[in-house]
Amino acid sequence: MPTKDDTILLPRTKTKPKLERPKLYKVILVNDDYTPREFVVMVLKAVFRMPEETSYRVMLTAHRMGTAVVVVCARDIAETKAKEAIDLAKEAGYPLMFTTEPED
Ligand code: TYC
Repeated sequence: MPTKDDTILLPRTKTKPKLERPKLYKVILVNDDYTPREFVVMVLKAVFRMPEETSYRVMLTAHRMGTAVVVVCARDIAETKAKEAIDLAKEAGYPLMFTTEPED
């Protein structure tokens, strides 16, 4: 007599649709001549939860090279963080700019 344990296992024939891995986005810090270094460091610490030393190093990279990558993350997070950082600068009257771009 068949019991509940006699389930017949058929081979899986359905193919799992492969989901594309969502692209990651870079948040980029842009240098300018007006925003004080300490303010840039404060924003990096506050918005991106970076330790003081990392913030200082990223700020200095942008200061010397023109730009620096702050973080790589999902698009919505990158855009939200960039906006938060720009808004803090705007409130304080500084032209500090962050941009986002897809990682290659
Ligand atoms: N260049 C600015 C200054 O000399 C400091 C600064 C660094 C501003 C990095 C923006 O992304 C920046 N006061």
